[in-house]
Amino acid sequence: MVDLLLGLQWGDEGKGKIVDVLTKDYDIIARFQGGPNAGHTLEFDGIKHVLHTIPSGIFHKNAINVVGNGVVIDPVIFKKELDNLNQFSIDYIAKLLISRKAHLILPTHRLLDAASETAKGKAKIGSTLKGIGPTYMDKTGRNGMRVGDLEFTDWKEKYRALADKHEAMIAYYNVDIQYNLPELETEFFEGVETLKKLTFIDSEQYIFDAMAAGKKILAEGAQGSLLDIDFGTYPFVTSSNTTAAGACTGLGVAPGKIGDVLGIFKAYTTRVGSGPFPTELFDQDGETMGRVGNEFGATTGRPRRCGWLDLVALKYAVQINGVTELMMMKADVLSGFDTIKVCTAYHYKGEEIAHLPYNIEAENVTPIYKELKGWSADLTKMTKAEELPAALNEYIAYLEQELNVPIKIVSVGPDRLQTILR
Ligand code: 2SA
Ligand code: MG
Repeated sequence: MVDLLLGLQWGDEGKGKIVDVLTKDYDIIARFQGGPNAGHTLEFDGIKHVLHTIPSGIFHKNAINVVGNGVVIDPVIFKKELDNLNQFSIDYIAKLLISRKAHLILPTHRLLDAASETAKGKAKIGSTLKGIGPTYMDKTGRNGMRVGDLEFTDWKEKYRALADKHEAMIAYYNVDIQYNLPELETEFFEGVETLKKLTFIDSEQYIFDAMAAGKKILAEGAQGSLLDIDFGTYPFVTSSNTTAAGACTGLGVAPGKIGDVLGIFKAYTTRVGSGPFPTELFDQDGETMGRVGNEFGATTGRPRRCGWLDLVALKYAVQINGVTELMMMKADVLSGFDTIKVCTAYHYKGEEIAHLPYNIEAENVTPIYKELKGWSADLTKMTKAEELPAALNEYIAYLEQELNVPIKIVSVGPDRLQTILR
């Protein structure tokens, strides 16, 4: 069986931290979608690590880390990530395996991302500018370059043809994008040489064999359910399926082989980039969440928008993913609020509804809140469930009852050790 770990909101729920905490129970950690748009933050021994493409199991001695077919890889960023790992003497040649079917992000994909965003002006997606959208467009358009292509001698010709086509497309956007392609290409080719030192595998076969051998596998999601290309707040989404089904296509796992589905959510909500966010706060409370929660994008450094928990959206995510266990992150950030609000329904076209309508733009839906008692204790030093304040336990019990799924982990800080099991 393959267990899944998925973000249930708009990303940045703390997946990296939880994968790191759970890795001791797994033999293999596998990424199945997204690419260097992800920023998975792990903290232990006083050091903070941010991973983008590499699975969050890399710091554990024995876990094998697989980058699956559904992932898109930028060799330039990948090389930087590997270079960062050098100081920790991690044997990534042995511990990191790459699917031949994963697609490559070319420098021109990044330029196309920038050109598209610039051309959109105010309507921009707020992408991470990592070339994610254009790379998945080439994948589904059947024009992409894959890791496996690098094993053939003609890959540079393929590269040239695709990059030339992209240049023509960039010109079509007719926006002012400054770039020096030869320089970007030098970097890219260097990255490719580094990538080629790693072991390329047919990852679906690898996973299949590993399951047959009784290995425990955890699939690590990136971004969150509300950024899913099909079920998210389209078009303000990423270009992959971030939900449970994405693990089937992004790793080659049959639906019947999916085991536990671990859903991660923050005790409040954040979003980075554009797009609707019904419970977004523009007041002091939102400012406090952002400051106390240190809510800045791990990849781009952008400030994240903050707001109360949206239970309507969270229920939707729990359903779409078939979540079997929940993990609540950043409970410590809510310490000090007199009241905690939870959005339980929306006002929509004169009615009260408890599901996500097609359009959740602010002019369309207004959140309806339930208020719960806040708590003031500092949670960050707590290590046991018995220590948690009563009001937080009431908040947890309320959410468990509404979502009908147990909350098994409460995170009270960024460090590995600040993790309370229930
Ligand atoms: P893209 O780059 O095409 O995938 O962007 C499309 C939308 O998806 C959002 N997105 C994310 N949202 C939250 N976290 C992500 N990763 C980084 C992080 C983001 C960062 O961990 O903090 O550093 O800014 C992530 N990746 C993509 C993005 O904001 C767009 O709304
Ligand atoms: Mg992140």
